[in-house]
Amino acid sequence: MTDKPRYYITTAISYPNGVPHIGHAYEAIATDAMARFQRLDGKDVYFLTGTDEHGQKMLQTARKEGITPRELADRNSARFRAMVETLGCTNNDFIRTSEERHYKSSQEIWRRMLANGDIYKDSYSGWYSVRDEAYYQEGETELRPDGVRYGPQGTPVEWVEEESYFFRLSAYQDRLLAHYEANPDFIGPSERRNEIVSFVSRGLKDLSVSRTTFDWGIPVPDDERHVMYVWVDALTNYITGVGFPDESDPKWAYWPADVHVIGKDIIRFHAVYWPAFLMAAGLPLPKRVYAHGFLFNRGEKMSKSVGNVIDPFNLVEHYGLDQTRYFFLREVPFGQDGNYSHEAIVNRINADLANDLGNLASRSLSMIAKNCDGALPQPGAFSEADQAILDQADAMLETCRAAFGKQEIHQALNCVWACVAEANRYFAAQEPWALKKTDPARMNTVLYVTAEVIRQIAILAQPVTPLAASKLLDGLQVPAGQRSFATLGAAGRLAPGVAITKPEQAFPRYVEPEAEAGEG
Ligand code: ME8
Repeated sequence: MTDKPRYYITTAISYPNGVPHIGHAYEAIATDAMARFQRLDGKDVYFLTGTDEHGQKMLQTARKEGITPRELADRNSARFRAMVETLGCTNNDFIRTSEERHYKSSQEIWRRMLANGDIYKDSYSGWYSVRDEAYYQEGETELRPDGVRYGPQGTPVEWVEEESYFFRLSAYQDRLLAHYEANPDFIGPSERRNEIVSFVSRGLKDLSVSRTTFDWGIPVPDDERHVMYVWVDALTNYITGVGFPDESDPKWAYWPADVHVIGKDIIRFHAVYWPAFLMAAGLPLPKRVYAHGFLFNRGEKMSKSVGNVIDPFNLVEHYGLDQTRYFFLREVPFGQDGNYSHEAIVNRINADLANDLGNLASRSLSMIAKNCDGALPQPGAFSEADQAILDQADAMLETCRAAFGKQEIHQALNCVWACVAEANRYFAAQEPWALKKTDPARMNTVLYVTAEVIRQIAILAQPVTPLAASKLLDGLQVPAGQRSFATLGAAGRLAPGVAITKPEQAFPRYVEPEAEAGEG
């Protein structure tokens, strides 16, 4: 712990009933970029991700495969852990809901909700979607011509009738609406906020929070015939991860979370059930829940049966880590649905990364290495053009900080790459290669300014393209301790005289494998 402001950020925890897909990778990459951004901006960040291992969906998949749910969870949770490593995620912990610490935590939140009078026993009959692990009102379901009844997310529902504990969700309608009203940033983006406000305004029914027809879950305290409804335990991971119920654990100081990053399909659980559970347990609410959009493969929903599920490991292997991270965060406005295709990825890699930033850096830094005795030259007085591009670079932090503050990652990238484009125009217009003969002092100034602008671009690119950014900063001889956002702007200007090496190629062009084979 330090005296820096704390920042606690989480992803949803994934169901390990299958292997990770690109939707999981997208959420992990985006959340990691946010965690890195806040860390570089001077916060004491705690970043949690993990797997959600209980429930009927896990049990059914395990049965189909002829293994126990624990074996299934062990096998696939390891894949999720490997995925976040492969994606370069800087999570502080990886929680599994089958861990002992999480049993304690879930049972404690249950006890507190019970003690508050918000849990009672009755019997449930109604519709349940195993795929969504969600209860639906009859009016939210639809019987289709295929004879199957479907829930609002398009997954089949089944009739469930069993003894069950209930959570008094109906009692929280007014308090939730008051909370949304008093905390306009609690739910983002605004479409999701409107959706939730209108859902809650229509009235809330009490929620069934235990199951008796199977036992793959966390036992209800003092009534072991019941296991908790998987979402009660799943949501509780966010407090288990920071030490709950041991409120003397130093990590507990991170609670409440600054933001839960999730997909739009699970907003109801996070923006309605979770705050109600926390209110019932007398615990502070997270500051924000942000729902990103869904990724589609050329407009189609990914599914195992269509055979268009993209393996995140292959993606990184094929296109590169920074390239994959950059593509998804630049191409898809965060919060909206997005599409990806091979062509779109290659275009971003070659245009934005290899051409715009990669070429600018390699051309300008190799000119310094070649023409200035390998040292950053001393600039002369700045012209208007010099000052304009420096001002644009110096102003990036404020825009990026505001954008990341609202999870608008794409806006931050737009700002940084607008500066990349402007730096290219500047470099082309100033023609330092021509100045070499006519006005070497002026060439020195242009090269200095370009290097300084690249420094700031690289520092701000670190959250999204960490490997390439560090190659650029290595080329500029920026020491490891001088790469945080505190050095942006005039405070961290490059010092003339430092040795400059041509950076290792930060962003190679993507060459189609056939073309490459053909060339040889
Ligand atoms: O929902 N595009 O787990 P999950 C973008 N265990 N995001 C996607 C996506 C897609 N195509 N498909 C899924 C669960 N996601 C629960 C969460 S949290 C206490 C419990 C997102 O494995 C999805 O919206 O089905 C969710 O945020 C995350 O991936 C995990 O989905």
